[in-house]
Amino acid sequence: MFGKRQAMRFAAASALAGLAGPALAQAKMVFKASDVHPAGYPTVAAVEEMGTALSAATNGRLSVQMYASMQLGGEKEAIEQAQVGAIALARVSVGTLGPVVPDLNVLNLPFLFRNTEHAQHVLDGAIGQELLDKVSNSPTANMIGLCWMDAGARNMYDTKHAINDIGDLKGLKVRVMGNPMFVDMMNALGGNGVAMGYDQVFTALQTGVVDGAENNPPSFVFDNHYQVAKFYTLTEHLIVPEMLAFSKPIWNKLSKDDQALVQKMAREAQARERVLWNEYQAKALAKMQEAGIKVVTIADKAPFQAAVKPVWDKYAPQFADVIKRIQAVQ
Ligand code: GTR
Repeated sequence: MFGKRQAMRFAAASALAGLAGPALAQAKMVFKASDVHPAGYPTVAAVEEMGTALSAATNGRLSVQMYASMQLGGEKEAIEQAQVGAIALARVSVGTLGPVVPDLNVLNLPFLFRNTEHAQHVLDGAIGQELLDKVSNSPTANMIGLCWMDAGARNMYDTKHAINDIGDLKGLKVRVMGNPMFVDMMNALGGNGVAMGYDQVFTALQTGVVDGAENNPPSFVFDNHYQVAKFYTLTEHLIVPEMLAFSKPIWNKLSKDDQALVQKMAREAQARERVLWNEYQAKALAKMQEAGIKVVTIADKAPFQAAVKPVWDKYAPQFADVIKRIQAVQ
C-alpha cells in the first residue's frame, strides 16, 4: 500500500509525465489513415503523398499507413475510429460528417453552389476555414478538421432506365449517404431515398435492394458501380466536399511543431488532390464512354431545383447568414 506521502509523490510524478508530452511526442508515430476508395483514387493518393512528405520532413519519425478500399469499414466507422484514436486520419465526405458536426450541413444543401469552381472558392476562403474550425472546436466531434478535398458534383445513376427528366425518378429506390437531409432530398425529387453506408452500395445495386444511387463520376467508375448501373444523368444536384479529419486524442499527443507540420502538409495535400481530381474525373468520363454507359445531360435543371424547395424550407433557415455569404462569393 502507498503511504500518503508516497501517493502525493506519485501524483506529482504523473503530472510531470503529462507535462512531458512534447518530449514523448518525439517518438516514432505511424498515422493510420482510412479511405473508402481504392489505391490510385485522388484522395487516397493525396494522403499517401502527404505521408511520404511527412516522413521525409521528419527522417521517418512521422509517417502514414493508408488503409484504402474500406479495409477498415465505411465512413461512419472511420469517424468513430478517429474519435477514439484507433486511426489518425479519416478522409470522409461532409455528407457523413453532417450528423456529427451539424454546422457542416449547410454544404449538404442541394444546388447550394453554382458550380464546382464556386465551391472551391468558398472552401479556399474564410468560410472554408470557419467550417474546418467548427469540427476542431466541436466539444463532441473529437476530431481536427485539417483540410478539404474536392469531390466534384454528384449525379444520379440507376439500373432501370435513363432519367431524362425529373418525372423519370418517380418510384426509383435510390441510395443516399447516411444523413436525413439526403433522404428528404431524394423524396422531394420523386424517388425513394434509402440511407446506406458506402460499403453496401455495390451489392445493393447488384441485388436490386436499390435501383440507383448518386455520386460523382470517379466514384461511379472506380468503385465499380458502373458495372451494374448503366444509366448516368448529369443532375449535379449536390456538390459535397470531403474533409481530411485528424483524431483529436492522437493530435493531443503531438508537439505544437508536429501539429503545425501535419497541418501544413494537409494543406499541400488539398492542393495536390485537386490536380489529381481533375485527371481522374476525365479518366472516369472516358471509361464510362468506353463501357457504353448512357450519359444524359440535363439542359434545364430548374425543375430539379424547384423540387428540392421543401428541403431548403426545412434546413436552410438555420444557415441563412452563411448561405448569404456563400452566395456572395464569386
Ligand atoms: C464518394 C465520397 C465518399 C463517400 C461516398 C458516398 O463520392 O468520396 O467519401 O461519401 O461518395 O456516397 O458515401
